Amino acid sequence: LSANNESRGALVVFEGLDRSGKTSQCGRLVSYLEGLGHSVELWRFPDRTTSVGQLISAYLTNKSQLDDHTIHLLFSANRWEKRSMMETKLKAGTTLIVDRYSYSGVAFSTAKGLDFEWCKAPEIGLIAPDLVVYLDITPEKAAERGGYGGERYEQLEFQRKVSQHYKLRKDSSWKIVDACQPLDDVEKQVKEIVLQHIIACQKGKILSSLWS
Ligand code: NYM
Repeated sequence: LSANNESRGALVVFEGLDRSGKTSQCGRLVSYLEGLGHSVELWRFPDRTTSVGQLISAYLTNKSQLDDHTIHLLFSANRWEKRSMMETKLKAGTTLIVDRYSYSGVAFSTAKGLDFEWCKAPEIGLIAPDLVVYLDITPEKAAERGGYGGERYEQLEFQRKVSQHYKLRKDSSWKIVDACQPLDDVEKQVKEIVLQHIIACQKGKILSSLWS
């Protein structure tokens, strides 16, 4: 992606198991950043509002059956269809807080047994996050929180596999936050980490592509 020295928004991704608290933390963070006067938007993947997203939603709610490779590519396509909007927003100075991204794509599909390199390939060229906040919780603790919905993947045994696959993939852009702590403590740590990254992006940190 072209280098530019102008102030831009940060791409901040939240990852973690189902019930790790991503959605609550993303919501709290966005309100906080808005309160500070930042231009910020909350995004999530899958984005179920698009036509690709509706196919994904039907699969997740067991209304359709799809081959594992096919659903993997749909999740990826769902990110590609938002890519140019993402670039536009970031360059215009808007910070995006994104609930799940390519790491979910790879962790969930490799947990099903798909090949890692194959899973990564369709993600190449998407915008690389400036920061990945991994909300770390054991699958057992997450399950205790209750409220696994009836969606596909929301089972303890499978979440154990996903957890292992996430851990294999963490890189230097990841910050691991202990998500077993009380919500307010998690929130406080998340705010501090994210603010530092937003400032770095405002100072002209270059936008890069996956996987770097
Ligand atoms: N998921 C999500 C994937 O398997 N691949 C992906 O690329 C993404 C973004 O979808 N169990 C899975 C993880 C979740 C499920 O996500 C729905 P959510 O955050 O519960 O709406």
